[in-house]
Amino acid sequence: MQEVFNYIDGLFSPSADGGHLENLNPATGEVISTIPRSLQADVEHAASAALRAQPAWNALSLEQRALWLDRIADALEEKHEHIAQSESLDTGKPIALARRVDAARSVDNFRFFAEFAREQTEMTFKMDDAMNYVHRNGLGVVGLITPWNLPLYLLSWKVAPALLMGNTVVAKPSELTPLTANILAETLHELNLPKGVFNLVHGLGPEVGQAILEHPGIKGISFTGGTATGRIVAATAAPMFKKLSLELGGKNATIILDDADLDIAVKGAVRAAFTNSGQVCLCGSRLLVQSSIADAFLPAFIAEVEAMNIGAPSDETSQISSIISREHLHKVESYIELALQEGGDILTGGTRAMTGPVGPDAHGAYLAPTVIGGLSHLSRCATEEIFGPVVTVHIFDTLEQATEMANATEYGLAGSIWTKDVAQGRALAQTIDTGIVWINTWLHRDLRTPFGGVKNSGVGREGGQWSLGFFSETTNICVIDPK
Ligand code: TXE
Repeated sequence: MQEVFNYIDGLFSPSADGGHLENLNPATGEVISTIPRSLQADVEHAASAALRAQPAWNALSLEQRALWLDRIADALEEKHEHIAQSESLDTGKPIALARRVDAARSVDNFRFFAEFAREQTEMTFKMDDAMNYVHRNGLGVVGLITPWNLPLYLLSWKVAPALLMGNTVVAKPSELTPLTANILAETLHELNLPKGVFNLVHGLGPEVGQAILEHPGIKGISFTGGTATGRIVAATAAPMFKKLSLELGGKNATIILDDADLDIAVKGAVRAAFTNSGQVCLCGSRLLVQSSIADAFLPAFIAEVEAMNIGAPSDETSQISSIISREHLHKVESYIELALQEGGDILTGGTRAMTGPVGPDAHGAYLAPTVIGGLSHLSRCATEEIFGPVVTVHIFDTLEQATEMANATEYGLAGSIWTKDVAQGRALAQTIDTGIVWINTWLHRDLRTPFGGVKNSGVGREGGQWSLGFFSETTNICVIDPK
């Protein structure tokens, strides 16, 4: 069994008081590692190291830090298979998905921000008698808190721009998925990144996470996770005037218009609903179908869902494996029960999968992909974030109804529209209160574009310029040259 340590000031170490937690493989229930149960003293140690390291790191040129990002990307790329295997073990997700999405994007995040840095030009504003130069500095020490659904993908999405802009980091991955953050720490250690530039503290959110939020030396917090936790993050950090980026939950609509290409729309809607067993904040967990196409679309959609391979994470052909934990399984199942109480019909799924009485999978958190019809679009199941392999189906007649249904949740992260009439799709997209809308595609990402939500889905944007802006402070230098 692996023993995972904190990484503070260039050293791997247990928590100050020796406390630890067990980390389970959700597909089998077996303990795969221990992690430190860090407390305030460990955060203090990490933040002090980061504070000491920051001036020298910030003094490097942007190009020098971009070179570091290149080296990190190359080193992670060599560990592609190790990252994919670890992510699959920790999360219970299919190995093919962990390779294609998690391992690949973790490398891409570093490579993208290194390249993007090289495209930057100094921002200047010329006046008749003076010249303004906008200079960017790192914020100082930043706290990065990340969830379990896309562990290294989301951590590297924050670490890369944070380091690039001259910040030093105190990071806390989810206690459910510590393994790939540890691989990142090992990689940075092997590369001899100056000590204290990147620090990793493991442990529970209300303990070590809260200590990061409260630490006065940590000037910015970038958080991805649930909306309820986001509220705690904001309530703690905002009165201290910390810079805050909150990427929270979603309850995204997949809108199928009657002129959609049926085959493309069916495949796209299945992918949007069930990628990573629905455990992506962008997942299309509400399927809104125009009435005139519903009789053709729904049977094809359900057939496609039922054709998905449910299997162990290590099985190369699995498309759906375990969800993150038994606790989360119970939460998702409670929503399926609620759907029945709310008058819904289970059109497919609704049951556990792979759960024979014996064998390695008997204790896994497997749930069949589930489609629920017959619910009001205002029901709890159709408006609250379930974050599992569950999609609710709703029928609309007019585009105005589609807009009303799509906007009838407290979330506003993303959505997709499927139509052959792109102009109509773009017009509809502008009526949807979300940060992102895809037309005839889903999770199609250009890393330069703004990423983030409105309403209860978050505050701020990440990606491209938005990440560089968040992870820096600007000083406007206005110059009159007397010569
Ligand atoms: O997330 P948490 P959880 C949603 C999803 C899920 C629900 C709860 O609906 O069912 O959130 O999941 C740390 N101070 N999403 O409980 O708690 C925590 O340790 C500081 C959506 O796993 O928000 C972890 O590192 N940090 C989502 C991180 O916050 C705290 C992804 C996220 O965990 C803290 C995951 C505290 N007081 C879940 N409490 C998305 N939108 O991507 C917890 N943490």
